[in-house]
Amino acid sequence: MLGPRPDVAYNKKRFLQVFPLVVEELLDALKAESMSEEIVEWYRRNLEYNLPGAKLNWGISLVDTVEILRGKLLEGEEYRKAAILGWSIELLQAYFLVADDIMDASITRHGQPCWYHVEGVNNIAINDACMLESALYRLLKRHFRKESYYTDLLELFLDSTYRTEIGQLIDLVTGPKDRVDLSKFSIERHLVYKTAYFSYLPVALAMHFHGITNPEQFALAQKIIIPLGEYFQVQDDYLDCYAPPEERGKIGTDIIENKNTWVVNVALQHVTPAQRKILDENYGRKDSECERRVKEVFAAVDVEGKYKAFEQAAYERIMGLVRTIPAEGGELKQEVFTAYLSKFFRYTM
Ligand code: GPP
Ligand code: MG
Ligand code: MG
Ligand code: MG
Repeated sequence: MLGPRPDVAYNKKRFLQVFPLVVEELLDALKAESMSEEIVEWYRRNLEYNLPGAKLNWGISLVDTVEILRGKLLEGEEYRKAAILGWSIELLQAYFLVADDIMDASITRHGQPCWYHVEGVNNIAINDACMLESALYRLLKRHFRKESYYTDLLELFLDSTYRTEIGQLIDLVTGPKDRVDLSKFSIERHLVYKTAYFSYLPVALAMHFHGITNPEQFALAQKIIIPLGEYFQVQDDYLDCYAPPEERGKIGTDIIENKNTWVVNVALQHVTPAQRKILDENYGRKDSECERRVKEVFAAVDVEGKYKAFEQAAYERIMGLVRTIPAEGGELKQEVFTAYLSKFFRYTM
């Protein structure tokens, strides 16, 4: 049994200490191609603006999972290598978010203006997002090419990117900015694609890093993580509407942007015809008064109470799945999932 896990602040601190190495390595590669100072500095600013201010829970979870599987803390070169794989997930996430903020017309992210809103950036943010994605494959090539599981890592990144992009497509097509039609909304598949496959990434990558090869173990991990990832996205939808933006670091735009969220779907299931009319007339309008009216209907049907009930049920369902893992002797450990869940459960912001 593993001793007490290092505290959250320490885990984040040591993970952040690897970031400058990642940046210098990526910049050195550009310098090696004789890029001008201006180009190198642009890339640096892109990396430094969009990565270290994130919560970093995805990347840190990867390192934690390896340590739980190993039954000991990682040190030196081995820690650095696991952290680089963790930063690769954070690069993928940063790519998604820089692009997503443009598509969602968002205003702030991680407590600062979205990258495309920064003076002089604008549409270059689209290319910057793509460069965040390609950066992760540079890191993988450099640090993992000789590993027997290199192709597995590549496939995991590529598959979860593909699925997340399908989720994004469903998101954008069911909630177009210019045509509000609440009857098109539904939630299940959307949640799985949008976030659940991405959530599998930290654990699956860590399992490869640790040397697990048995496909049954990966199938078991995925079975537990899909509902966990769904929960993460429901929570994200809920907080978009209910968390104070100054604490959350981003201003919610889901109501104004006509998003097919868990929140509006739950409301739609419980509204009276009169309340439905209010939603039809006010959802997806770029007007804070309309947003306020929508929120009034959400309050009248007690979305908050329904969220608390959902959260409790999700917790029990996930813990039930976690308990199917043998307490002793198996390759996977229950603690992998309880530690993962504890990092994301009951955010208030
Ligand atoms: C989550 O939705 C965002 C993603 C899964 C990004 C997908 C982006 C691609 C380019 C495929 P969201 O819009 O609710 O996230 P947030 O609330 O953080 O803006
Ligand atoms: Mg968004
Ligand atoms: Mg989005
Ligand atoms: Mg959201």
